[in-house]
Amino acid sequence: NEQGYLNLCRHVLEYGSDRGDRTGVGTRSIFGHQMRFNLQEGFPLLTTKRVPFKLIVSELLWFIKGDTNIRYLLQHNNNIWNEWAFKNWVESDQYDGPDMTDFGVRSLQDEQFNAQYQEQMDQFKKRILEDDQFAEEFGHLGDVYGKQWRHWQDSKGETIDQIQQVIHDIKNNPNSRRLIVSAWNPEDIPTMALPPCHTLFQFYVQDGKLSCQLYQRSGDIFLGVPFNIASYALLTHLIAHECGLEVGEFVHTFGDAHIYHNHFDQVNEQLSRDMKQFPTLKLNSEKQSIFDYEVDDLSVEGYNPHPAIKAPVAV
Ligand code: THF
Repeated sequence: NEQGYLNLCRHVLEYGSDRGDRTGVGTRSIFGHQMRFNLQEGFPLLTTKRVPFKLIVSELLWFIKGDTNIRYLLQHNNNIWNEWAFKNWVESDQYDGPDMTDFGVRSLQDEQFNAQYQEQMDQFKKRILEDDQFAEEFGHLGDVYGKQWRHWQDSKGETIDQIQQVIHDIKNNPNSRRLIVSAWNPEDIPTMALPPCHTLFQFYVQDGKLSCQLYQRSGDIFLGVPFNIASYALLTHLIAHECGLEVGEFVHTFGDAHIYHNHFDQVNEQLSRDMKQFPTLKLNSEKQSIFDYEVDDLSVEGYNPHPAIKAPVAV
């Protein structure tokens, strides 16, 4: 169940340090933490608030495809990466609309600005969906997860498919202690919209079960972490299925785990709720390879969460 997540929220509120951060919002944070989810006991989609499973699926399939352009996400009504592409657009020479400097914080403080921002964002989304050339130029986020997972560029100019390789190694050498995928590529950090928060993950096979541990350098506990837990649990299921293994544990390890100051009320609301049973994951069992899944092949059964809780994302 999600006790470990709720304990993390309580712990950070009580013992965390208040810090400034890149986004200007401010956080309460701790350094170093670990949670464990036994995937045999259900699929870890939080029940103390509704977490949109379909958005987790389309984001994960987008990474697995090696795609780094938000167009695929928009085609699946997934808006969680828009702000980072929008930022590149409004900072470019070609943008000639109203000034959007610091749109993240300003849209929260100034209603009139927020209306302008929403209008620019809607136009931006429409152009990404309708204009191929515009999408190619301004929809991409740089060398983020999809690029590093599937097309890591080596010094000989060739690319390394880390996902293909780790699946091969899990099948052929399950005792290996090198079942690692790294999204942290120091050379590419300057050209990423956002350096990877989930930095590196490792698999472990024991008793026919596949476990996964993620090292997350930075975790937005209220908005991002519920997505990240479900996303890596799903990835573990997909790879286990392809390799003919059962699922074991998902171990979630953090560097800086933080709650944004403008999420405190929401977290307290969530902590006041009783947790329910985790749902179960359903895969389309006709699919074998992790590269063949579509959004409709994946669903959860028995998910009866408390209502969603809205919160602004820090950019
Ligand atoms: N930046 C910040 N500040 N937090 C993050 O969690 C985060 N991510 C990704 C990149 N940068 C980040 C983007 N992931 C939501 C969820 C995940 C995100 C971004 C935003 C979010 O707003 N979730 C809402 C629902 C949104 C909707 O329905 O459209 C929610 O209530 O869960 C961490 O990977």
